[in-house]
Amino acid sequence: MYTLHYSPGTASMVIHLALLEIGAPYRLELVDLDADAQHSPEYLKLNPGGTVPTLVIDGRPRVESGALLMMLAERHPEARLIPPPGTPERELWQQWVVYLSNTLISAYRLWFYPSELGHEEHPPAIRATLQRKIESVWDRLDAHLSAHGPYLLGDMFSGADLMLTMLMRWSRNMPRPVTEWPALKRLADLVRARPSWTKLYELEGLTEWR
Ligand SMILES: N[C@@H](CCC(=O)N[C@@H](CS)C(=O)NCC(=O)O)C(=O)O
Repeated sequence: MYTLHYSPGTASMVIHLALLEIGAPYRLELVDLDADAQHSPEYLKLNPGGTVPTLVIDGRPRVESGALLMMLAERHPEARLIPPPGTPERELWQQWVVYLSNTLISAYRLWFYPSELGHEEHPPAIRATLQRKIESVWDRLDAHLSAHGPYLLGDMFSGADLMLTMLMRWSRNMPRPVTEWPALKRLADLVRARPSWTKLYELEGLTEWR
């Protein structure tokens, strides 16, 4: 049994999508970020970083969206969210999930939380640098997908595409939303057409970037 501590539209989204794709039973626990519930003593016991997601797997709290995606995908191979062990495709899957985590998740963190760099609001030069950093990832991924798409692993949809689409969604109010990159937009359109995406919008009460 899984319990997902989540907040709508945040980094917990990829894990919620993975659970829906898998069809495993799970319970949702809302972490009210506006009420700072992520810093409550009870929640910090589960996740000392004070962030979402936390996934409790058979009583064990686990954190980090990329790692949680790997855990779920490996525990449910029949859902085909990850290629079989020992294949070249598996190597590529691991490469992309770690790449997304290292580049986009960390750059977005700074983009959305200026206080982490000591500012209430980013000075224009820092804002521009972070924007460039995020856009350089879109450039690289778009080039990869134009040559080898439509998914990160070519013709095979996988959990890595769920993670990428969640991250693309976060750019919707940025100066250049990711939908300006054609191969990325094509991937997002494919993922947004999946029943798991529709279901997640319903369950999390999301409306934007449907
Ligand atoms: N590296 C973490 C980042 C998680 C993260 O930054 N989550 C944000 C929401 S997208 C959060 O919990 N923010 C609340 C806070 O930091 O106070 C992961 O990938 O799980």
